[in-house]
Amino acid sequence: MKITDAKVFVGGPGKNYVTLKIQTDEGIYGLGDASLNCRETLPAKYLEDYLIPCLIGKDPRNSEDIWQYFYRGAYFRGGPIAMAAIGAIDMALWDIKGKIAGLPVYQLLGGKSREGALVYAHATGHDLDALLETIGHYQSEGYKAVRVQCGVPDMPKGGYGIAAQDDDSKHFITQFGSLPDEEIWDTDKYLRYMPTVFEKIRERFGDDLKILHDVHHRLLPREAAAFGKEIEKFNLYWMEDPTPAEDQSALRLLRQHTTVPIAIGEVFNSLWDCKQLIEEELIDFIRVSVTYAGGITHVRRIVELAALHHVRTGFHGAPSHSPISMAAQGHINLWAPNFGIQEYLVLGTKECDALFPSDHYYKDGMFHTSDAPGLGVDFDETEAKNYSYERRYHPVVRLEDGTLWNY
Ligand code: CS2
Ligand code: MG
Repeated sequence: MKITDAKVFVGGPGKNYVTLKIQTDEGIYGLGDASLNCRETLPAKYLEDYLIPCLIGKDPRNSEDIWQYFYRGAYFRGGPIAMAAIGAIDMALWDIKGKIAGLPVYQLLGGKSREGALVYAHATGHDLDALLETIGHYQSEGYKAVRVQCGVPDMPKGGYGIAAQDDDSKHFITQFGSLPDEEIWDTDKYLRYMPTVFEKIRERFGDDLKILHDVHHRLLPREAAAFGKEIEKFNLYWMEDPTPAEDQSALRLLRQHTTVPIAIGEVFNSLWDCKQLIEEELIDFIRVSVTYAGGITHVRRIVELAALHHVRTGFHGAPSHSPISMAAQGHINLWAPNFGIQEYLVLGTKECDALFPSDHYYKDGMFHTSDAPGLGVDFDETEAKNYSYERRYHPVVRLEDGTLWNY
């Protein structure tokens, strides 16, 4: 069996999905996702200029050797661009493998450890009332877990993941401008206000709701430790990215001061990025995604290391990546003995479903992965003609005096 062709498509409804399609001489094809938010053309170019020429003629069944060829075979290794490109190839090869075997990918990993994956929705409000209403909406749709982001009074444009004033859609979809928006952040205001938000949520929704919160790298280690300690009583499911995790040793300070569960890893690209946090047991959930962390082959290694250290999975997910990535994670989620939770935002717009048809579905707080052979998602190339790349940027964040801060 040989790979005969591979093509990359960039574009999609409201988002620049980067979709790889690998074709074989036996008519079977595989799909992968290389969507690197706000840098989408780069993994596409990396694939087209460097990886695809080496893929042609290779046996697609040798996914391990192909992974090693592109990772170990490169002198300059790692980083989000290369790992997203390798990740897309790897997903597509698992898709092909499943189609050859006539089995869904989770069967190739070791079968089902559970029937579906617990997911969390994004509840967001420009103020507390709007947030409480959104949480109520998700609860009525059966969600058992919500990640809550709330506007902070007197900090109108500074919180991560806050719905716009006029947004009553209930779904938080990150709006990225064609040039970077600027946000103003004030740590003191945030630290004073957020505990009152968790208190109100518990009062209104009781003890069973799983509450998650994303700090989005905004705090210093000492501030995060103090914050974690203060909110322990609200029994969060996790506190995400409390500090920028380049300084991984800083997480020791948090651990010494608080038992609030910590989730980190959405910007990590390899096992090497995760190693210290996992081995020192400084986190409770690992947030990598199959897209930026080298596909199923590599993420499986991360998951297995994590399992040795009581770290559960909490993969970064839709809406940042495409339904192909969501599917690949869905298969790992069904198998992984140390599965925790999956990030999930309803991608199910008509346009998105038309571009990526599948029978995955959401029901009662769980994501159910298709039993179709391979990843169980298709890509409609005729639909794809409706879309093209549109430049988008993450916002940048400044403190009130102008100092640049972490988005
Ligand atoms: C966020 C991300 O969902 C999350 O946890 O931290 O969506 C992040 O802001 C984006 O992926 C950035 O592109
Ligand atoms: Mg996050």
